[in-house]
Amino acid sequence: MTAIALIGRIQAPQPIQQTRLNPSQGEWDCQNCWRVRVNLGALCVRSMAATVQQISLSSPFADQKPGTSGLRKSSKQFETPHYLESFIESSLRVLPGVAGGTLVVGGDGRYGNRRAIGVIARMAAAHGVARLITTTGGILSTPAASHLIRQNGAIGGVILSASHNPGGPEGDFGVKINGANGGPTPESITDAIFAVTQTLDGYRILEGTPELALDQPGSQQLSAMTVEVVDGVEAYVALMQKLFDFDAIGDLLRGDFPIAFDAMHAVTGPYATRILEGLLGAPAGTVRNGTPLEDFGGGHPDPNLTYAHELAELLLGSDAYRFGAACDGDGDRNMILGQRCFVNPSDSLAVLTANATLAPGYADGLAGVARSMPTSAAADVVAKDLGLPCYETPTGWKFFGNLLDAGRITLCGEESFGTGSNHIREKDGLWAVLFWLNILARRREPVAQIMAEHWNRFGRHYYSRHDYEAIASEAAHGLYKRVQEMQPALVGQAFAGRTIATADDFAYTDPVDGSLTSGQGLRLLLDDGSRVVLRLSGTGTQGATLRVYLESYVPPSGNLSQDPQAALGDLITAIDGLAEIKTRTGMDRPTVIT
Ligand code: VG1
Ligand code: CO
Repeated sequence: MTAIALIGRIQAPQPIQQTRLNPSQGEWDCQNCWRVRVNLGALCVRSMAATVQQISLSSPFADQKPGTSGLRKSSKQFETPHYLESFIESSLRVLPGVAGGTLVVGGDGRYGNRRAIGVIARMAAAHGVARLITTTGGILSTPAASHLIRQNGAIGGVILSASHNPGGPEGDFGVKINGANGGPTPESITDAIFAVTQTLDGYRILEGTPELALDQPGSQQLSAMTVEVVDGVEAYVALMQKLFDFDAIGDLLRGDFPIAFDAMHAVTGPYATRILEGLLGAPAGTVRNGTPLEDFGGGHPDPNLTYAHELAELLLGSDAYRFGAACDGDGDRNMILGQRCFVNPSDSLAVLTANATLAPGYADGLAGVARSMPTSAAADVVAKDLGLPCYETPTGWKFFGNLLDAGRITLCGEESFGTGSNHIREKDGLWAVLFWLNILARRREPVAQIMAEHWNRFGRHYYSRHDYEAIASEAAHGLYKRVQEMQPALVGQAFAGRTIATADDFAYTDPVDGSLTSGQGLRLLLDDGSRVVLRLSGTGTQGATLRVYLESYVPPSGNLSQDPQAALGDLITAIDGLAEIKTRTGMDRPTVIT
């Protein structure tokens, strides 16, 4: 039950332009919505009726705690009356500089995207935002949003995406709140937003306004707020052209170097088509599944070997292509494949670090690198060789923000197919694809050879992640808690033919602001440098997802050409025995193996 109270009519906006449509009949555009014809200097009836309303909530929503990356729930949950509004109100109360500021809004095009943009625009207007920037069709990748925030001096942005989670009425929806640096807001802000949702008793929204016109670039007024609809692709493309050698990549792609890119019916389609097929001259059809669909074609827009198996089969099971790549729902993840070669994301970060100076944007070298804790230490070895500082952060891009802002690192990445740099403050799928193509254009070697040479020089970190998805919450938490409690007694114990040297729950002190984040994953570090990590996902919406991360290092003198699942076989068996994974989850094998 909600009560609606009017808190007053908004002030009529000042005219910003006048277009005479039919001078003989004295018809002009309404000075507010610019679409309805009225007398000179007047507002249309609907614009006149625009009022800020205060909507009361009978009780707050208890479940709006943001996870690893924003608030993610089923589309159905987000359709609950006032649910989206509650989270937006709380965010607008917490973000600094809302009144008079600029806000960027857009999303990955999933079901609910347009409705949410309309709601957010009306709430932003009611909170005094001066300028709202959104994109044609409301389509905006997470990395492009990060760039728009930075480029326009915005106070932040609202990105509508549940990333790699499926979309549609039966799928998931999500809201990520980014700050003025273009990156995910730090925990201090997400905690504050959650705290506001817990006691929220109402929200402010502008009612009685015409629907936003999102189909073409242009400017419109929503009460006193200017809404700018921009081409969501243009600025991002210009940024990529500054970082990478488009001439060299174009030469490569116009030669005998067929590539395949899978946009997974998600947001990167328009970006990849314009860049790869448009600017770089790759043949039409290079970009597959390139039109964003509200339900991602019924798929799971997660670029890994399981959910992007069509692309994986093309590259790994045939010789049709030299290079393949895929991105996720909101365009911040990347999967890199060569001809009969899968590049694991931890290795990808290491290869980019070792070859960074081949790209114009990084020709002067790197300040440092960072990786999330579960990511393999492949990049650490390269950083050491290059004399670069290397940081280990908790899972989630928000933990790279301070290091990037402080200029301590240039590149960073996560094992979950996320790679990025200081060009923005989000991971960036197409950026990683272009970086790889830039390296390939300069080295002119197959991907598999680049990997082999890399391991010959630095050694190989055999690595795998096993995901057990949608398991019963109690089973997952019970398993996790049990291992956590066992940890102190595990030190010195035998494990997979080695000895457990350290057993802890990862905690991180941010070297820039000193903030402490604990409870970030159970680590078993073995005496030979191998390790196993257990984590519970913070992005899933059904039950719980257990992630098991496995890593074992082989120096250049060792066997570098094993199948990772075989090389890690003893660790896989040992952790199943210790944590009782199969029996406690009731699952014979992981849902996804990377
Ligand atoms: C997962 C990944 C993590 C990533 C996060 C957001 O989180 O493991 O590395 O940062 O998704 O990525 P979790 O808590 O489920 O393990 V995205 O592409 O959803 O913004
Ligand atoms: Co994503």
